[in-house]
Amino acid sequence: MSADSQITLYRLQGCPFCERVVDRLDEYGLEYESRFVEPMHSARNVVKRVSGSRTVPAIIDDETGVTMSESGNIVEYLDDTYGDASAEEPATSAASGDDWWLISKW
Ligand SMILES: N[C@@H](CCC(=O)N[C@@H](CS)C(=O)NCC(=O)O)C(=O)O
Repeated sequence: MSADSQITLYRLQGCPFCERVVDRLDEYGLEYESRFVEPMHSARNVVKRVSGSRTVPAIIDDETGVTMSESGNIVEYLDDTYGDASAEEPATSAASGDDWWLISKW
């Protein structure tokens, strides 16, 4: 986890959904910066500002310009972008199809 990490993960201590994303990031050996949010939902303005929701996990991937919430969608995104299949399908095209899960992309 360095300051140069391309991925920022907004997470909460003890959150199983966040741990699911952490496991996948670790599995792919991706560097990421953890930003722990406030346990009190109403005090999570930081993540609300970036993702539009106070729910964690949420990620920002500076490499692809993707910002996303929902652990299942994040894991799917990481698989598509950094998993074995990503060699056949570049990140840009992986996000260009059914984008219902995408919060924002540059
Ligand atoms: N369906 C979401 C559930 C995430 C979730 O419930 N996160 C909790 C923390 S463990 C949270 O942020 N709850 C507040 C909220 O949902 O607004 C996911 O899979 O990411």
